[in-house]
Amino acid sequence: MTFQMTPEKGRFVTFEGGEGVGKSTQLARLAEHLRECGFEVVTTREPGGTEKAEKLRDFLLSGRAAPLGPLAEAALFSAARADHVATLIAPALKRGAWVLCDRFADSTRAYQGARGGVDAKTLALLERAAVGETRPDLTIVLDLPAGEGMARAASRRDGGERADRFESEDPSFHEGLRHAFLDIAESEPERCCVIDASLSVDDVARTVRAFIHDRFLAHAAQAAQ
Ligand code: Z5A
Repeated sequence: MTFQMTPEKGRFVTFEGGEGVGKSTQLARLAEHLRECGFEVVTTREPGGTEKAEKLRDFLLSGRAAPLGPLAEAALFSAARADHVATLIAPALKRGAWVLCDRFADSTRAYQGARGGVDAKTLALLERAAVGETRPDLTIVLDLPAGEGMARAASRRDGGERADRFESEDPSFHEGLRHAFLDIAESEPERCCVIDASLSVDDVARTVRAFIHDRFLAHAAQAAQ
């Protein structure tokens, strides 16, 4: 189906969840679908997405920031996010593109907040400073038991890649993260939808597309008629 129209403003969709739940896979599938519908789509990730933020990504995921503690890590993730929003995300949304982002501010709330112990007020201040008004229109939380996600991520690493700073945390850390993402989704149901990520790649992709159509495109198609 092709939509012969330019949206008045872009749409900002983030993918969240624990390790190995299929965020990158589903983001790529949705981008392909939206491009087939005729939209400009920008795909990106956090930490990273711009030259400066990718440098911070290397530093954070290498574990070199870990001795500074979760508050410093939260500040560094937020610094990367501020550059990402200002340089890439906000300009793309302004020109009417869809932006699909693999992780965003909810990951800071879950990893550095719920698991790292940084208090919610401090994180809210950092979040406001980093993102301003650029908040996701929709956040897709892919939900999977932590053990299954870790097994998927480990099988992808069979090529010899090493586990990063967060992947090497113990299983209880990852199960706690799963619940942190579910809590965020429950507290903001108008923004978040939770999708069962234990289904096949095709079934999850179908469910994601259905949410996108219900939320944004059905209305846009009617308006265009
Ligand atoms: N972090 C943080 O602490 N604070 C922050 O503010 C931010 C991030 C923004 C970034 O890691 C780390 O930074 C992350 C949180 C922290 N730590 N961890 N762990 P990353 O970007 O390198 O990795 P990730 O975000 O955790 O994603 P991932 O491990 O790469 O997984 P994924 O993108 O969710 O999954 P995938 O790559 O699409 O799929 C994983 C494998 O499963 C792959 O082989 C697929 O083919 C397979 N797969 C996917 N879907 C399925 C289904 N449905 N069935 C079967 N197999 C599947």
